[in-house]
Amino acid sequence: GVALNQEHGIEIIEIDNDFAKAVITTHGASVLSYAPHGQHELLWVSGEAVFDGSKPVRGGIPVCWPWFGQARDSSLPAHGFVRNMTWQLETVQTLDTGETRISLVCHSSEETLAIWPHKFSLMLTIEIGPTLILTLTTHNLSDQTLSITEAFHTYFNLAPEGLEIRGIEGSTHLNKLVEDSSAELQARPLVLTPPRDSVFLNQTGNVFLVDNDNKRQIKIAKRNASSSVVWNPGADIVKGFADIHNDAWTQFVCVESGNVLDNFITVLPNEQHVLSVQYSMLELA
Ligand code: TA6
Repeated sequence: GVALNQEHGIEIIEIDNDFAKAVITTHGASVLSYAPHGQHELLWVSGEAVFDGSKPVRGGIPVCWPWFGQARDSSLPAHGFVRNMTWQLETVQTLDTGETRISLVCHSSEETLAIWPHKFSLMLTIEIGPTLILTLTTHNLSDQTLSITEAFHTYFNLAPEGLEIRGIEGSTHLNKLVEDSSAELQARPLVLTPPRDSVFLNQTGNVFLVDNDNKRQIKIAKRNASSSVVWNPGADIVKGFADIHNDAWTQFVCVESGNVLDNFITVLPNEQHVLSVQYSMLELA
């Protein structure tokens, strides 16, 4: 079944189908919860998160678009503006196979044109089944070539310390905690020690998070994506975040999939670009 709840003009969509339960908010089109039946929750949402639309929700899967990270103009919001906009719920479908497919859209408007002077239409399709699939389609409705960076800024519900992240080895690594760090080859899988803010460029293969506490491995498979980002603020940097409790950095890690920095994407007028990510959970023996 699908249940809808509305407050502050924001809809909260609750899904409970043959495979899984999930919760989605139309504010930022963020998935807030996903758990296949009998399995541990995939996503983390901060206990201090704000859901009334006054700021992006801290947790779940925020959509960073049309830029990732700080804007060139510091008066503009970090990670773009669509994570802080209320999207329109377009369709809710139950597929023959029992999965639920939800589509949300965000179009350019006077408000967006004032921040970013390009016409666009953005669609996020979310498939809730034995796996979670997100597909973000950028449609360039302007008469110029668009240059964008983008990411699913996914907050995973697991302990970060000592977490093994496989699959990023072989890519180029930039440490954002060090000013003007130069790119280095990531030679091995990463064993996480917070704080961490690392960008892995030209990283297209599957990434695996080995979550021993919950006896599971999370697989991240992506299409049309060349970057991964690993972030956890650790005990000091976390104090600068009003919407994360000082102790809560021990509860999550962000592993983000998309196209960031040098891996920017260009979209010709009237053309589309489709970014897609699939999250699966595999049981560990
Ligand atoms: O993706 C990592 C990052 O860009 C970090 O630098 C960190 O600040 C984090 O995202 C959170 O950003 P936010 O704008 O949501 O506070």
